[in-house]
Amino acid sequence: MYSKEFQESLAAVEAARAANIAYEPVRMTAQEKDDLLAAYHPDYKKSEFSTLQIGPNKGEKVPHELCEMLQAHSRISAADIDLDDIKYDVDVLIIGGGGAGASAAIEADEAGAKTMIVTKLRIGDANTMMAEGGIQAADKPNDSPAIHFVDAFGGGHYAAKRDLLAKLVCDAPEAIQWLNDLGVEFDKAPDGTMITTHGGGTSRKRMHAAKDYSGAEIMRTLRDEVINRGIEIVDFTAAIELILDEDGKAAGAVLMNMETHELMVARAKTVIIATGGAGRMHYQGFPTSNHYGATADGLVLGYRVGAKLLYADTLQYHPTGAAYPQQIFGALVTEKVRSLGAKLVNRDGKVFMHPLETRDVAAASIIRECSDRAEGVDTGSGEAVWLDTPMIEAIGGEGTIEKRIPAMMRMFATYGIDIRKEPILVYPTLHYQNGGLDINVNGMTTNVENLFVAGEAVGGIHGRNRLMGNSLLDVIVFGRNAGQNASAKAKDVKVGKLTLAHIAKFDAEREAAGIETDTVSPKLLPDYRNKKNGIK
Ligand code: MEZ
Repeated sequence: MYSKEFQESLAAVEAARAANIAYEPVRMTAQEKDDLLAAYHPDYKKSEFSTLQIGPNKGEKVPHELCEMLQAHSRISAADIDLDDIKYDVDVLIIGGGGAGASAAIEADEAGAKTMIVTKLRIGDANTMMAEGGIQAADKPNDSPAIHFVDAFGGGHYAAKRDLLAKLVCDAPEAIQWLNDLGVEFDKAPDGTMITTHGGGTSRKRMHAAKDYSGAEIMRTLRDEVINRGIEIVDFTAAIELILDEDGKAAGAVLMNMETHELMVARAKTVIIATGGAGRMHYQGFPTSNHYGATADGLVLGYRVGAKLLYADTLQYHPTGAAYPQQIFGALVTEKVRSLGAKLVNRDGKVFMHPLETRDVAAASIIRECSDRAEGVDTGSGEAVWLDTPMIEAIGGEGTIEKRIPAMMRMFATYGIDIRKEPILVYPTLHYQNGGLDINVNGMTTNVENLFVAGEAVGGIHGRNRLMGNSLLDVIVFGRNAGQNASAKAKDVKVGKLTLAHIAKFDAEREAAGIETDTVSPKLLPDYRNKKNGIK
């Protein structure tokens, strides 16, 4: 139910609908895409980036907000901590309780390792839970991991680490089977075969889904498995600093109770960072689809002990964040809406792009429509374009929306908008951290021994842009991989004397570079006091 300001534009969208359904927009050429990205994608806005002056990626550009966190002070000094007072002593310490952390824990436990998850909120409070549209795997007769590789490699601008991407796509069918066996209720046809759809940039239908709450269904299943196995979970407790041993190998973390601020030492033979993304950093003032704790903590923890970052200058802005009403500003409108047939149209009802271009191209295209071309719709708090959801029912038949994307239907119905009958307003929202810590194919960081990374905190799996459904896939594939390899490695590790000497070393580097800052990191939680949604 839209107010009168929207009626003229809505009438234009409705009038054009029948013709728009039949219209097959042409795909952009590679040159057109490059030009579009350079002019409109936020990653190309040079003024929004700073150069790192210290640490392993010195000289490279990252968003201002991340730069501030990476170069900040530790929350502690070594003198605050008695490293002999060990509260937790485990084989594998997993920092983060999302899909990657849970998958790693299940595999490490399966291998017989003493495993512990520490999470600053609760297990499952993670971006995995927020993922909607599905998880990719090439398991249909007309598809193959090689075709999946080509799609993802091209979509990521040929920048993915080939061995990581090859592992992602080759392990995908087995990952789906593993989830299915654990109890994930994937959408299936009456004969039991999985229903799959397209996502942006896919040449085959390989998106497996549980309606439009695929991540929640996967996370529910993983969390149950972790709990049923009796794996130790320490919740409402953040890792605020990694601990190395005297040989410079990862050997644990300093933990902080989020309520009491009590500090504790966890010693471990191997450590897995699975802290997820960074949407709550609100880069460039964007709203976000991310969960409350997505503040790039793992990147900060790793960077301070010398782990390298890869592609930390590239972020994903999901093309379709909710732009109206204000109460759900930035919330995810799953790409599956476009997979099922909804097209993006401007205020005159004109289709301005192919709805399944890759996400960076789609986001840039919407930004162009709302800026230079002035073809957006004024929502009262910014410009947006229409996503013509009634097309879905026109193409797939009555009931398709309720059956395939019930969460979308409910989210908008709360505000009186029936997406079966009315289109919705969307604008890009900060969704995913393409870059992160640099790992080998065994999941260990390239330059800190015994420090593993999995999930969104990894950089390089997807290159400089990720396709839909490859993130839920990577949390499973690289979560399990990290759990398997970290537990195997732990068998041969003898932890040396614990040290936090890296903090003073980092402080000295900061001072030598002349950086003056009072900021401490990791951020842990966003601070919305005195700000409207935290957004510029
Ligand atoms: O992979 C994702 O980011 C995803 C599935 C999001 C979505 O649009 O549903």
